Amino acid sequence: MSFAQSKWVWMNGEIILWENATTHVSAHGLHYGTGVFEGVRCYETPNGPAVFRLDAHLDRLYASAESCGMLIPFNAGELAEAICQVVRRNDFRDCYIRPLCYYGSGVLGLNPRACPVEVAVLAWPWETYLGAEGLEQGVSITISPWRKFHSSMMPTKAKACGQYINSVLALRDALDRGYAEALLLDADGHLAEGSGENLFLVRGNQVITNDECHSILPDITRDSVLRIARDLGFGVEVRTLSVTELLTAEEAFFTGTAAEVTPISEVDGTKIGGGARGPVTHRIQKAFFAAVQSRDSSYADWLHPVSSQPDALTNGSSLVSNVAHVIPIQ
Ligand code: PPE
Repeated sequence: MSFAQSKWVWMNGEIILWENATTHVSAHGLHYGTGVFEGVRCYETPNGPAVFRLDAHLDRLYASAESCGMLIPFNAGELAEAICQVVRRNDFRDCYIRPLCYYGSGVLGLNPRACPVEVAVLAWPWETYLGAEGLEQGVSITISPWRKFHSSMMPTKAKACGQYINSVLALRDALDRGYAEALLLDADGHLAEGSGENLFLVRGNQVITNDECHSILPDITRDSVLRIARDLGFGVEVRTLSVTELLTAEEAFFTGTAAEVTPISEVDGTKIGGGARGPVTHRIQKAFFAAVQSRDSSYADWLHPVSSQPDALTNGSSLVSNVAHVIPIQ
């Protein structure tokens, strides 16, 4: 990935040049990780670029902010338009979008209340997260010595900046040991999630994943894949998963906005199934890409064209009212 093509950033209500989108070193968020963010993808479709599940991402952003006691000084309609504007101004088709809200410069000390909440939206082309080869062949992963933090320690449902130190530690350790990604166990030793993805296993006709009881981020790709798997006629189970079940699964794959649907070929040297992308993963992957690229009209409600007229969004009320039902994490 590279920022070379990103010329414009939306910051605190204005579109500004990338190089001007800066913050002071005294910003609270920089010292203590006090911020929340989203990762969103925009895909090229026959009707122009469209943002995938924009309303669900905004809903999670506001929920993350609320669980950290942060008030975002823009409404969902304004942020939706900011996101579309960043894609349009940069002339992107397929891209990754990163809305970020953090406590800026005001005071230091742990209480952030006297600091302004700064809001920025950046975007850049981010083709594949775990490599193009990973999408086709699968990735080799390791079970991390770092456990995923428990909900009694951090708000696991929030996508909060400082919490990502946990993921960074796990990923760095995995990369240092020659693996493409880390899988974290929860505090009880059950499977939790990847450093930036959720996990699915396949057994026969069943597609199985875990839920928030296992410290996962309530994620949007996982929710989308659950619907796709049901629509394809697979049985779906949401329950506790053990390491043994992973090692003996017929197939396993990661889901995430950045990772999309990435097969897992090996875990700590043990091949999963045939050690390559399995047929169920492949079918789900194809259906997922057909949905996000608007080649399957049954998922049209997941796509938000970036060319939408701002007027349709500015008061935000329609968007806010329909976000509540969009993330039924099960
Ligand atoms: N768990 C974690 C810890 C996580 O960070 C992500 C997304 C997911 C699950 C999947 O969530 P969703 O995107 O809603 O399906 N990780 C984001 C950040 C990746 C990064 O490296 O930065 C992402 O995929 O955008």
